[in-house]
Amino acid sequence: MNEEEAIRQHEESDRMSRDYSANNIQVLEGLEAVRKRPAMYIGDVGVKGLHHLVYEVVDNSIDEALAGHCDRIEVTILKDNSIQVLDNGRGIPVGFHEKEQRSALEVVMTVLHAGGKFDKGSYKVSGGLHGVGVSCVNALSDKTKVEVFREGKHYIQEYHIGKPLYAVKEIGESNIRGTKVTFKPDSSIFIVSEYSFDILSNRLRELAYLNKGILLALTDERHIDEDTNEYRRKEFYSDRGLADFIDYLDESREKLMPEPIQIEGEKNGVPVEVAMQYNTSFSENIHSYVNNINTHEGGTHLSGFRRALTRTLKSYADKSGMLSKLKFDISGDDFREGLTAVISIKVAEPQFEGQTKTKLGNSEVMGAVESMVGEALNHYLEEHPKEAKIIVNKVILAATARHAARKARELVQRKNVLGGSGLPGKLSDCSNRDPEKSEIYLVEGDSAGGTAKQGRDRFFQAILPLRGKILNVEKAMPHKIFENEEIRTMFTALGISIGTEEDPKALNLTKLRYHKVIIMTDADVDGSHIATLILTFFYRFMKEMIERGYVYIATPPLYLIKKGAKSEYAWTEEQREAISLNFAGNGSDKGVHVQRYKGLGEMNAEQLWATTMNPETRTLRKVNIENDVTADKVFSMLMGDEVPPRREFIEQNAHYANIDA
Ligand code: 0RA
Repeated sequence: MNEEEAIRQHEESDRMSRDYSANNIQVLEGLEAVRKRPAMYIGDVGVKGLHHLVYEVVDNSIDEALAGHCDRIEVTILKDNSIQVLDNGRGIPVGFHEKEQRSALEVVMTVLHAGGKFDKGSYKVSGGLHGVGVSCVNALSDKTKVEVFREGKHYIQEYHIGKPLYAVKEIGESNIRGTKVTFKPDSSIFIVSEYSFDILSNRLRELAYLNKGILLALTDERHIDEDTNEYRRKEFYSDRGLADFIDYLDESREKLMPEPIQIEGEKNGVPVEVAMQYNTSFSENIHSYVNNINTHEGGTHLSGFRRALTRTLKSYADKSGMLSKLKFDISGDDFREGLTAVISIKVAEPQFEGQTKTKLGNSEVMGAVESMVGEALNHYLEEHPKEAKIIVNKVILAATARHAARKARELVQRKNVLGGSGLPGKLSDCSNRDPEKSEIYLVEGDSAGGTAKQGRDRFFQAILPLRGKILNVEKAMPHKIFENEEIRTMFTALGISIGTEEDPKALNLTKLRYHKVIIMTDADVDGSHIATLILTFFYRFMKEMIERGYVYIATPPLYLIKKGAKSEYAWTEEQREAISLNFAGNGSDKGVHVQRYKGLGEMNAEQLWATTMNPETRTLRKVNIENDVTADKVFSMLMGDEVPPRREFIEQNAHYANIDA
């Protein structure tokens, strides 16, 4: 080597080590940023964020599957609430990354947004809501271990809060292929640590429908099944993708067509998949996804779909001559009543907007979806005249029902005007007029209503007793809601109006009188049935109330335990036992008296206040929609027609499954 060459090499290596340390500092700063503001990266540090970590890791494996290299993803909840994700993909590359001066694997695991950098040609479409990558999960984990099985070798690297404990090393031979990531969320960052089997299995099920042909499995090593003596486990796999998804969603609904309509194709570089089915219900049930993310707030893809649906069906119906008997207009809503549909598209650079960043903004998508779906649907109608006729008849029925609903609504509104103040006589209102500081209890039965009225703080607590049967909105025609006395009373008391000339489902919350609506029913089967009816009504007609966090469920105690002058309430069997034991002391349980509350009516006003209504001591469960798909399933199943799935469902979920409250 001559002198010149030696100097050049020296400079080169000098530059490289400088780069290395500069990169190193950047990495540490990146990890630090994630740990400082975790919510910015994963949404929150509660239940959602904790589970989001898993989705983030699984997304990487889904990408590998979408690239055609993986068909099996195993998720395991380990005994200590660590998570393990194993796939049978190509394995994250382990070679030396020149620019970063370290193993590519280490780069993927420690550099923010490094995910797809090695595979420029590939089309990375999956990715969590925040799309932050596995490095973010690593930064928020007390311990992470990544193992790569590639080209006959087994590689490993471990980390603590995102920092490598050693360089990637080869630890042996392997005859499998894939990537295994094991992580334990950092308990100094997350306020919860327990993984929910249900939440994870709902997401894996959804992913299986959205990405057909991939086996996704969830094993829970915290639970051994008593029958099989094996770990609790569920597998999800779908051959027909979205069509299977529709069948799952409509399990408790009566279908109008033998098979869902399936549309699959690509337009202007946007892959579009749709499946849809009409049923005898009256609700619109459309779920939309972009890159496997549920777009609750809709967006351009959903608009494109709706436009295609309206335009294509309208023109077919016009041509068919079936509308000739109809004496009024058909509106866009009529084409979606009783429709269950899933639309899933992939966009290379999605722009997410809206309050929860779940609304697709990309303007180019609308036209692409509209023209693709329009063409395919047109083709379907031409090829399936029988189904086409069923659909048009359903649309006519919807238009007729909407017409009836408008009449009923107008009648009600006229009556209200005539009625004076407009507030129902049954309402015991509070004196406060600030909605933010006012609450209303919807109470089952007049007698409990009376007790609540005596027990309340009348300054900010209003009481509305509900007497008659509450309409099952899951089965009733929409105009019935305007005719149902209890529902009308609720609307009026809350100050909510529903339906305008343009949009029969529009919800007007501008005059909402309370920001807390508390459903208070007996803690028995009838009580929970009534609570479910009310919740179904809110979910189908006033979803925004739930989304804004205005709907709550009261939790009255189950027992009063007494001994002498001492008394305590219990909400669970465990509490009852503990309190009884405590009262009995070392001696016998003589003198310990346990009263089981069968209904709210058995408590007096003071007791109801102390246990269930006093903000200082009560526990309110806030109703939130953890997952659109599950919520829809729960309500259609609990309140729908088909009995067998309901029975099974209730047996499996003897509590308010998934109406996470
Ligand atoms: C980039 C390139 C290659 C594989 C992957 C990423 C990959 C990443 C993850 C994350 C979880 N599982 C994964 N499996 C694969 C492979 C490039 C090549 O082999 O040529």
